[in-house]
Amino acid sequence: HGLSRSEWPRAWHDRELRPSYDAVIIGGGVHGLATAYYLAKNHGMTNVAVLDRSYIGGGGSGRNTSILRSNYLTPEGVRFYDRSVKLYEHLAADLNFNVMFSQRGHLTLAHNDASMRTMAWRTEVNKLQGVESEVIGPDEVKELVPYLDTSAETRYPILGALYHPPGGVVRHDAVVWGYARAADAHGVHIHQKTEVTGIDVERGRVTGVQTTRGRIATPVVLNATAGWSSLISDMAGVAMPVQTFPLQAAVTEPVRPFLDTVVVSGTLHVYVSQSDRGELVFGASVDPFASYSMRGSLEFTEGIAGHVLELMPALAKMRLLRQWAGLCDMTPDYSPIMGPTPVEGFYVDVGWGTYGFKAGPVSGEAMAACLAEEKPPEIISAFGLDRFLSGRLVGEKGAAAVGH
Ligand code: PYC
Repeated sequence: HGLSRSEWPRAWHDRELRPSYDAVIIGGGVHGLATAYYLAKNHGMTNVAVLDRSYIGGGGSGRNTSILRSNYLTPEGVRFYDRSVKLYEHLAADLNFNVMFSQRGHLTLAHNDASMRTMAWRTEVNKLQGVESEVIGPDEVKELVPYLDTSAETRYPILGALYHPPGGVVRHDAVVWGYARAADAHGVHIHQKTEVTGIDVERGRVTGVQTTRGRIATPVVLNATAGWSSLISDMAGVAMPVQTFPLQAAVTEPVRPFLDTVVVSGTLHVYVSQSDRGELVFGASVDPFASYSMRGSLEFTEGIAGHVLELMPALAKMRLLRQWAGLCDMTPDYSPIMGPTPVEGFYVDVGWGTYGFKAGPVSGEAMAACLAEEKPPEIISAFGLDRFLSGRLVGEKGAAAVGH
């Protein structure tokens, strides 16, 4: 005996828009919702609104390929993403929501000497930060993924790989829904279909936001958007060193489970994992031009199919089911921009390029601390906007999933 559909409790609610909040978060993706949740849970701040111009999780949070890992290149990056993996490990229990976390291991293939060198470099940085990573040879790669063509006959033979056992996947929508439900239960207001049209700044300080449903007064605004993050920051008069590019992805028809690691090839610009439904999830690097378009292209489909077949020729008869695109806000050093801005009360959590989803929990935790305590916590201190003035960049291009 269960509940009929109409009796199911709502996971989160539509609320009346209040004329003022203690904080307004723009963007109802995993970053915005996680920030709201940790603001309430860790700092007791519940008079908080999360605004989304569409529906929650409809942007990058619903369009990524759900890969988690912390095998980055800089100590700052490794520490940061490792905290996220640790939060994901306990997220289902924390949110009381099954997020289908699967820590299945992550392989980044190397097809040339330069990649082998970068893998060795990443391994050493990872180990120094206490993160499990090692360079393995083609035989061990074959043992982990028997379907990979590890012969010497291919265009780009597999010379080895960076193996990162803590990496994996999680159900991305569940992460969004889990954070939304938990934030709502703490009293946070989630306002969907509420577009921000302006940010009010008086004498260098944020005083409110203009929306399609009216003005909201607030002393604290967080820009937690992706895709349009530079346009939202422009509303507060803060320029962002961000360029926006589409990234396309696709899934196949479902087949029996045969791939229980995440496989990435930077040289072939492709990553592959198998979802719990049995579909193969493929992604590529960003499209080679800046754009806000989320249309799919035949060029992408042909390219990805060809590259996947170079890696796993046995998949030749599989059919693609669907493809889609998301928008990636690229920064010059491939690290995010997090923390305060020259406008008092206006904070950013943007520039998430192709690595935003995996950072949702740690970003939420860190941005909540930043908003509540009015200063960035240590874990994000390297990612401030001011680094583009000081020149202290955090170069992560060598650890972005695929080439760009
Ligand atoms: O950074 O792991 C990653 C990633 C996967 C897909 C896009 N980026």
